[in-house]
Amino acid sequence: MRSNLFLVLCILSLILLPIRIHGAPSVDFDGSGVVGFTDFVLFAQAFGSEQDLYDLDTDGRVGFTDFLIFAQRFRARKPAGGM
Ligand SMILES: [Ca+2]
Repeated sequence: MRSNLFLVLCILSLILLPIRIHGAPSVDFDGSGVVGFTDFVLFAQAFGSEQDLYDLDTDGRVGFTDFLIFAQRFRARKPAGGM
């Protein structure tokens, strides 16, 4: 049940949140140059863990705030100087 709610929130956020790119940690986890579905799968697998790579707000845990940061960068391409 909880995972279904997470999945629904993920999909809604990906649809509704505008794409904004700021100088922040990279969310191109697979290094493809585009933040896409594979990056989302990698992030989803790390959700609830303490893996530093996916802890985008650096609070020590991969949580919903990290997902919101990820969602803001979803489908973004890596600019020349990094993302
Ligand atoms: Ca976090």
